[in-house]
Amino acid sequence: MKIHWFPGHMTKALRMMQDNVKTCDLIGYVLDARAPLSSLNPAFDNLFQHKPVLFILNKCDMADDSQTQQFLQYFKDKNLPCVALSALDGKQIATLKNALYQTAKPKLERNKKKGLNIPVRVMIVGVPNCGKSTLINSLAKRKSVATGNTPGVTRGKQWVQMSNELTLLDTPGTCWSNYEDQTVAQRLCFVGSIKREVFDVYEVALLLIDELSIKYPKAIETRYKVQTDGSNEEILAKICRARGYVLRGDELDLERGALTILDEYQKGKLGKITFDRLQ
Ligand SMILES: Nc1nc2c(ncn2[C@@H]2O[C@H](COP(=O)(O)OP(=O)(O)OP(=O)(O)O)[C@@H](O)[C@H]2O)c(=O)[nH]1
Ligand SMILES: [Mg+2]
Repeated sequence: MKIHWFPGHMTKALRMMQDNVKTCDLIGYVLDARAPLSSLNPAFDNLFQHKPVLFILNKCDMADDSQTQQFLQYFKDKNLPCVALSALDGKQIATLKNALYQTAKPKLERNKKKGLNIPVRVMIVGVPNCGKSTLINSLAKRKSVATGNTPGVTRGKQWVQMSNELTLLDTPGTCWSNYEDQTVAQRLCFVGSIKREVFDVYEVALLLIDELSIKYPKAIETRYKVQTDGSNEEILAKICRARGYVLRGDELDLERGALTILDEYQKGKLGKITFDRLQ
C-alpha cells in the first residue's frame, strides 16, 4: 500500500502561500505534537524566505509528555523558538500569545521607529487537521474561521485580526507530493492529517497496532482488555471479539474494528501517545 494525498487544492494553497509570504512578517508553523517530525513539510523548505519561524507543537493533551519535552529541547538546541500546548486549553493559549509577541517584537519595534502603526502579519501553516484554525480562533477569542475534525476543512486564505499588533493568516493544511519515507505518511494517517478515503483503513489500523504494541502496549491492553501477544491481525481480531464486532455466521467485522482503533486513537482515547522519536 502506497499512501499519497496531494490534491489540486494543496498545489493551489502552496502557490497562495508563496504569493503571500512576502507580505507576512513571521510564520507560525504548527506541528502535531504526536508526530512532530512527520508533520514537517518538505514543501515548506524554501517557502519562508528567511522570515522568523515560531514552531507550535499543538495537541499536546494527546501527546506523550516526556517526548514533548524532548522535542522542545530539540528545537531549543537548534535555537528555534518553539512552544508546546493544546489549542483547547485557554491557559496555555497565553503562552502562545507571549511567544508570538516575543517573535514579533523586533518587527513591531522597527515599525514603531518608522512611525508605522500597522500589525505584524503572521502566516499560520501546517499539515491538515493539526489545529491551525482552532489556534487562530483561540488566539482571537472568537470563532472567526471554520474548524472540524477532518483534514481539509480550510480551503482558502483568511485574515483574522488578533489584536492591534498582530494579524493572523489562516491557510489550508498541506501535504506534499511524494512521501519518500512511508512511515511518515503512515503516522500522518494515524493522527488524522490524511483523509481516510485515500488509504486502506484496515492496513493502516494494522500498522497502528504494530507501532502501539511496540511503543505503548499497555495502551491497547488497557483500552480493549486484550493481550498484545500474537500478530497484528490477531490483536485486531481480539479487539473485535472484545467489542462484540461479529457479523452473521460468527465472522469478525474487521473493518469496524480497524475504524474503531483509528478513531479512538485520534480522539486520544488510548492515552497520551507520540510516534516520532528523536533517536
Ligand atoms: N485534543 C485536541 N484537539 C484539537 C486541538 N487543536 C485542535 N483540535 C481539534 O482538531 C480538529 C482539527 O482542527 P482544525 O483547527 O480544523 O485543524 P486545521 O489545521 O485548521 O485543519 P485544516 O484546515 O483541515 O488543515 C478539530 O476537531 C479541533 O477541535 C488540541 O490542541 N487538542
Ligand atoms: Mg483549518
